[in-house]
Amino acid sequence: MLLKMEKDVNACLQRSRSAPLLETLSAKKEFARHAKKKCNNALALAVSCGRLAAFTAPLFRIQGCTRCRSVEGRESYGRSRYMGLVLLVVIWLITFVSTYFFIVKKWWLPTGASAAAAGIDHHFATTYLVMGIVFVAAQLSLGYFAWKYRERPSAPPARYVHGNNMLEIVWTVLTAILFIGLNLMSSSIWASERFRPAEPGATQVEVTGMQFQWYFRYPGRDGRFGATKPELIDASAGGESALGLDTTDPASKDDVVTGTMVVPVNREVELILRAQDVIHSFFIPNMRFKQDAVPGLAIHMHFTPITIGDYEVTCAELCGLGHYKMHGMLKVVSQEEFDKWLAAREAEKQ
Ligand SMILES: [Cu+2]
Repeated sequence: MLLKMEKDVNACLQRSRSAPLLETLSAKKEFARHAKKKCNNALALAVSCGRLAAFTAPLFRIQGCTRCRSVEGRESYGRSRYMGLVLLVVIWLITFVSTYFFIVKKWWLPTGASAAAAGIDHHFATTYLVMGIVFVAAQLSLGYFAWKYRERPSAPPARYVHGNNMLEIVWTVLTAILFIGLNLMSSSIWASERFRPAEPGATQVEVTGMQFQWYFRYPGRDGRFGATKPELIDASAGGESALGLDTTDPASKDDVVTGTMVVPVNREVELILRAQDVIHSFFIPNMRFKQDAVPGLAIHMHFTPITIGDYEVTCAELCGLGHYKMHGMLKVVSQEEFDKWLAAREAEKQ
């Protein structure tokens, strides 16, 4: 680039010197002025490039020298020695700080309020402990090896290896045992909420997710849910209309639809999960309950609340632009309070 600049400058000066060949004086003056301006611009650009090259040269020289020294292995290796130490400190620091937050449970699950919560928490803690040990061991080794195999004069030349088949087999088998073992340990908790039918007399609640609202329907005194029809759905109207409840069906007469879920304490709750538009995920952190609601499916699950209180219901599936505001409330109350509440809702319908 600098050579090109030099050529431009020389060409400009050459043209400037040939100006006297022009016939008229004014044209000669104009040409000279124009040529001088072009030459000045070219010179200014060349000077700028020169300064830039002078400024960055030391950087390139440092890189080049470090590389040369590395290849030849003769001079000081101070820079790479410190780099190994810095890597060790940074990796270990990240490991210890992140582990600390898990040990002190800085961001942990809210208090469990369902019968299954204790078992789920125990399994959760076991998984974190096992994975935490693997994580810390792996990160400490990573930091140590980054420092141990740093570049230095006494280090043997780098050697490429294709791997160790025995080592690969051992850690693949260990990882498989770990994951399959953890899955087997938790399968009974998983199955108890999904594959075992709900107890007779469980409180039935149909949960319907739609963008961006949860609706809860109770079958009423007859214990039967009324029919719903897609053509009757009017989401903007809310309530029964949002579910498309067919009011001509006798079974729908005592159905109660609410935006807040109310259930009695110490009694199993059977949920029938539905979705109207896209996949949502019905999540009650305090109940340790989470299950996708899928359009076209009626998913039956159950849990038993054991502590009276108000608990947040959220959607754990990114279901659209309003996903962030898709939440509701679960109220766990005494059996008497629940009966009173349900009777009042049914009376409102009459
Ligand atoms: Cu959702």
